[in-house]
Amino acid sequence: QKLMIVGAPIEEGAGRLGALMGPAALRTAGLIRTLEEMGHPVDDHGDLRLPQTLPAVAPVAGLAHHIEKIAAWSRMLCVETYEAMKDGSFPVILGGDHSLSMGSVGGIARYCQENNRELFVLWLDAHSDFNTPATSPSGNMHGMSAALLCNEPGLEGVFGDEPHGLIKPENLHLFGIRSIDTVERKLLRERGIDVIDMRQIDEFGVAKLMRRIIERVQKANGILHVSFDVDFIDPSLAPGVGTTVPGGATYREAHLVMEMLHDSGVVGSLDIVELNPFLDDRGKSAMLLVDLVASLFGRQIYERPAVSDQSA
Ligand code: DIR
Ligand code: MN
Ligand code: MN
Ligand code: MN
Repeated sequence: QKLMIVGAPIEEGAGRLGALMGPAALRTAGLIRTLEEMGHPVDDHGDLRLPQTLPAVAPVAGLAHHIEKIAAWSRMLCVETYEAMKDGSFPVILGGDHSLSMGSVGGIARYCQENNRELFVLWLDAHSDFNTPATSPSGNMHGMSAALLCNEPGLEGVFGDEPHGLIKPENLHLFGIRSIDTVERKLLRERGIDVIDMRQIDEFGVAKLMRRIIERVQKANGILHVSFDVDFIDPSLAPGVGTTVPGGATYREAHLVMEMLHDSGVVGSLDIVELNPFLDDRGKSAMLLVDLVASLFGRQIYERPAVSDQSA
């Protein structure tokens, strides 16, 4: 399957500048070359840029910094991922902060709705990104993308009239969580969102928790979108991110997630977000991400027979 790669150098959704360098750092670290060497055809659309004029967005109740820019990015990305899916390609979006997932998933969800496919989202992150302008303590829109996708109020202006889809809250799986704001916590509870926090990962392990999600998607013959926030990984391994939280996924936990996702065959699209090369340590985080993406696309430590050939 052809991989459609597109860079989204967006940084205004985060509280710290620098994520706009993310796509460049991922390219420098060899992302495209690695995927090509693994035998995947790559269609690189380059990096998108904002249009000269931003859409007008009606004022929202609460805080939503730079909503006009986020709206412009979302509408562009929504078209990119929708068209890629229609093409039969696998969209890979290089961020850029996590607000870009409003657009990327919006386009994928539109495709799934039109084609009667159930969409599931695996949100690998230290944070739950389930704030709205009314609940957000920071007003930073990278902390609102999962909420927007679940149709929480206050963010309607982001897409305006742009055709887009949304996801069912029960199909969102947050994974690796260890930082939740007070009102956000209440909202997650009220909506019944599946929050797999680090405590659960400690207690049950990545394999068992991932298997449950993968089986759900397989049973529904669904498509799984993976939204990978760099801060999912422990900051000792991936310091290049604006909002590090201690106690993240280890090197092997992160790889095992990717390896299991590959073997599952259900992943249809990917965002890599929040890489901030300005804060990185000699490209360490960018290089780790390239290796993790390679695992997602089939790199193995030692080749094993295909899943269907295994008896256990
Ligand atoms: C915090 C931080 N929950 C906020 N969020 C994120 O500002 O809403 N940091 N996503 O990466
Ligand atoms: Mn193309
Ligand atoms: Mn995030
Ligand atoms: Mn995060």
